[in-house]
Order: sequence, then C-alpha cells, then structure tokens
Amino acid sequence: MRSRFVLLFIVSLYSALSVANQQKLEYSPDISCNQIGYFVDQPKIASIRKCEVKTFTLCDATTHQEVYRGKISPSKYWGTSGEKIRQIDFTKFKNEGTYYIVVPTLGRSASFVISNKWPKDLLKSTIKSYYYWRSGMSLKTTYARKWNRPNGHPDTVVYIHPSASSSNRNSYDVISAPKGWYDAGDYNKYIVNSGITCYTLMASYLFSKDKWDDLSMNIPESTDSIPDILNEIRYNLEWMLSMQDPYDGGVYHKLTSPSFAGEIMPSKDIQKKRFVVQKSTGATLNFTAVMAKAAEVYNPFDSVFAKQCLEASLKGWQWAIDNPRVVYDQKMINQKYQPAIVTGAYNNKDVKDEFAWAACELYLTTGQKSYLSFAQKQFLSMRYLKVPNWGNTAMLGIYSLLENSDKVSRKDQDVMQLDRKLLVLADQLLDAYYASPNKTAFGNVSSDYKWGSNAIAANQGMLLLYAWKITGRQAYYKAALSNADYILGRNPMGYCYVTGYGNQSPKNPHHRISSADGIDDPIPGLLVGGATNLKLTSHRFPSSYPSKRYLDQYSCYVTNEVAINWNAPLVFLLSGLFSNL
Ligand code: 9MR
Ligand code: 9MR
Repeated sequence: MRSRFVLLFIVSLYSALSVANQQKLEYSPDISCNQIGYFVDQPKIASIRKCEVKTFTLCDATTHQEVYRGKISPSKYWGTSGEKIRQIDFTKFKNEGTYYIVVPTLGRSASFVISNKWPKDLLKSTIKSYYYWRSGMSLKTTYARKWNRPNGHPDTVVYIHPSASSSNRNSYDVISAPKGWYDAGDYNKYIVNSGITCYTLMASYLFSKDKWDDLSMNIPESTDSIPDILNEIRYNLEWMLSMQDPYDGGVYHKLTSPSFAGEIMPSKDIQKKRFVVQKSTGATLNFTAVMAKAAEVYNPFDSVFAKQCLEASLKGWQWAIDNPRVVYDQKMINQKYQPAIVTGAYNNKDVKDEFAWAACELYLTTGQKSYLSFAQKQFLSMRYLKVPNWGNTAMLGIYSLLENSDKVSRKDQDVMQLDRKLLVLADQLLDAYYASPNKTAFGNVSSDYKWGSNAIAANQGMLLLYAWKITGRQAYYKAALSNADYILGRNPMGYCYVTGYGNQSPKNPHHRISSADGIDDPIPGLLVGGATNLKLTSHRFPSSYPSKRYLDQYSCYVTNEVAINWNAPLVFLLSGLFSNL
C-alpha cells in the first residue's frame, strides 16, 4: 500500500515537474512545422535542423502534458538549404486539439491545431485580400475593420498613351476604366496578371463549389445571392471589360502611372496621370480566355453579364487572330513615345500558350469544334507544358478541358493526350516529394526559387490537386498538402509566409498600403513572394542557399512583395485541400 502511494507520488511529481518545464521552454525557430494546422487523417510532418537528439514529444498546448512521443529520423542533406534535415512524424497521433512539439536541447515549436477545420479562417482571409486590393472605392470599417481607407485611383479619367492611339482614339483622349484590383504592392492594373488571377479564382470556385457557396467574405455585395468569391472576381472583371477598345476588340496591356508611386496611401497618389498603354496580343488573349470562362461561370447567376463577357471574348479573339504578334516591348515604346513608362512590363513574348488557353475556353463556352482543333495545333507545337505562371498559361486550358472531359470526345482526348499532359508534371512533382529530404514537393531544385517562389509552391499544389481529382490517387493530394505545409511554416526560414497568420509571419511586406497606413499589422491574408535565387537587390540574406534567401523587409521587394497572382493559387490550394473533407 505504502509503496504504491510513494510510486503515485513520484509519478505525479514527475509529471508536474515536466509540465512546469514544458511551460518554460523557449520557442525554437529550428523546429519547422505547419504553424496553422494538420488534418486528422493526413501526414503530420515537421522538421528540425542542427540537432542530434533521438526523440521528440508532442504536448497539449493548454495542459502542457505530453500526449505523444516519437523518434526523429536520421538526417539528410537538402541541397537548396545547405543543411541537414531531420523529420518529425506524428501522423499516427489523431486526437483533435492544439499542440506543440518539444525537441530536447532545441526547445518548442509554434502551436498548431490538429483538426479538419483549420483552413477555414485562413481561406477566408486569403480571399478577402482581394477586397483590400480594390482600387477605385473607399473601404468602410464594416468590411475593412481597422484597415479602412479613403478612395484612391478612381480611374474615371485615364489617358490614352501615345503608344495606344488608334483611328478612333487619339493620344490623350480620356477614357474611364474604374474598379479592378491593384496588381501587388504597387498601384497599377495589368491585364496579363489579372488574367491568370481571375482564372485561378474562378477555377477554385468550380473545383471546390460546396466550400464557396456559403463562405461569406463580409464585403459590400455579401447580401446578394451570388457566392462572394464570384462577387469579388466580378469587381476585377468589370475593370477588365473597360480595357477593351470597343472599336476593334484589342485590349490595352495595362493601366498605369508612368512610374511607381512612393510609399504612400492610394488617396495620396494623385500627382501623376494614369494611362492605358499599347494593346498587345498577350493581354488580349488573357482577356479572351478569362471572359469566355466568366461567361460560363456567371451564366447561372446573371445571363446578361455572361452574354456581355462572351461577346467581349469573341471580339478579343478576332483581334488576336488579326494581330497575332503584337508584343509589349516597353523599351521600344519608350524610345518612341512620351511619357516613358517604367512600371511592371509583363512582356509576354511567346503567346502560343495564350492562344491555346483562350481556344480551350472558347471551345468549352461555345461548343464550336474549330476552337478545339485550333488548341490542339497549338499544343502540338509545344514540347512540354509547365506549371502555370503569368507568362505561361497553356496548362490552364488543360485544367479546363479536364474538368469538362464530358465535352471532349474520347478520340480528341487521346489525340491530345489530355491526361498525360497534366500527369507527366504531377508525377515529376510526386517523385520530388518522395525523394525530398524536406518531404515537400516544392523546393528541391534551385529553379523553384524564382520571383514569387511561394506562388510556385501553390501552383504546383494546384496542379497536384487536379491530378488527384482526375485519378483519385491520394498520393497527389498528400504531395499538394506538403506544399501547403511549406508555405505555412515547414520551410528552412521557419516563416508562415501569409501575413497575420502563424507564430512568425511577414510584418513588413512590400505593399504600399500596409506600409503607409500607419497601422502596425499588415493587411492580413497576403502571401509574400518568398525565398529567391534572384540577385536583383543588394540585400544580405541569412544564407546564400536559395530556400534561405528571404528577408522580411519592405525594401526587399524581390522576396517580400505580395501579388494578386500569388494569392490566387494559395486560395485554390487551401480550398481544394479542404474540399477533400
Ligand atoms: O515597388 C516596385 C514593385 O512593385 C515592383 O515589383 C518592383 C519591380 O518592378 O519595383 C519596385 O520598385 C522599385 C524599383 O523597381 C527600383 N527602385 C526601388 C523601387 C521601390 O522599392
Ligand atoms: O511577378 C513578376 C515577375 O515574374 C517578373 O519577373 C517581374 C519583372 O517583370 O515582375 C513581377 O511582377 C511585378 C510587376 O512587374 C509589377 N507589380 C508587382 C509584381 C510583383 O512583384
């Protein structure tokens, strides 16, 4: 009896002491985990660096009691971080709750949840970011909370730049092109980048409809009967429509001030005139593809708007067929015209992929076989497709055809090798995931760390989710999830790269509004560009290895800018992962 009492005493003393010790543990940036959450029945991986201990424990974040204990894997060298990485795997632990990891000698990790609901709040925030990107309206406290702001850039007086004059519109004629989203940290509006962004968000709606139907974003249109994500996208589509020259169907490349604004709020940026510049084939085809898609997506809600989108798309297509090689070459333009334009170029030189994509969308919306034949020819002339980005959109057409494979005959699917086009890339990513010392599909090769690397991770995730959907193979889903883990903290910098989320997130994004609004917290839900191998600025990074070339500084635009085309694949990835549950 006595000895049992002593034993019990010793055990409870030990656990009280270990709880007290746990509470005192310091946060260690060397334990990288998804700082938001893990799904109950999916892989739960974290990683560590610089440490040889053999076991880890998982602790309940409220009681600080140990709930699970496991072995840490042997180390493997990761070429893109220049470090030896070790895995912590607690996949087998399936109790919902909030936890942290403890690694003796290192400390504790960030807290995260194990739950099937974790993406919801983050998803709301990443899509709400588009509301904060709106140009041409004031943001009211009801919707914008402390980030409310007065109107800036009404864009009701926009000049035709001399590069854009045509028989019906002279230089310095005034047009009105209001609404739309700012591109990124700057205040300009670019058609090429709007194209892939609107497509990706509409695709997200189609892919995860049940998640979007009742997700309220608390925006001015929230009381109508249309899903909020579509309300938000329409705000930009309406601007895009105004960028088409009604006389010939061509689309201006961008609406911009001649140079970037300073670190000021939109309402203070009133010094410079804003122009629409030269029409381009790339912009017109982006527009054509997006408007064809919008005609399909919006038809059940507003057939008048859908019809307007389709007419605009057809007009754009005709212009592109008549003008197939009008490249936007800013340098050349500046040699010929005044004022010089020095903002983002998005100079899409090769437009084969835009032709293919636009033809796919027009085929699906109109049912006319000639568009599909056109697309097939374009695809035949491309050796292989790529994970999409603003300059390479061919895969977007493949996504759309695969989502609507009932509209493509078996024979056409075979001729085009439709599945293969996607699966070749998905399998490469899957192999990378299996072989990765970091257990992520993203980030194993230096070429993943271009400008906006976090969006490359998200776009790879999007591609993997399509592969999962058409094959039903869970491995693709897990690989997609690994990229979400990377973005949300399981990376060598230990950053959750979305503003306002996680234990360590960017505080100084290259985002003029977040910087100039006088509010400490940046606007939430913005994905920063992330680590990069580019050597554009003279900043000193924590390491010369690509996955660690990241700085949370306003001036470091090459790692810390935010952009509409980067948030969109994250929105897709989060909602798509969530749609499995
Ligand atoms: O602020 C600009 C950002 O939005 C662009 O993405 C980036 C690249 O075009 O340029 C930024 O502007 C910088 C300019 O290019 C060079 N001087 C410093 C500017 C602001 O930091
Ligand atoms: O994301 C764009 C990147 O791929 C290009 O290499 C770079 C230079 O043209 O421009 C980036 O886009 C920026 C745009 O030019 C201006 N607005 C901010 C964008 C994000 O940095």
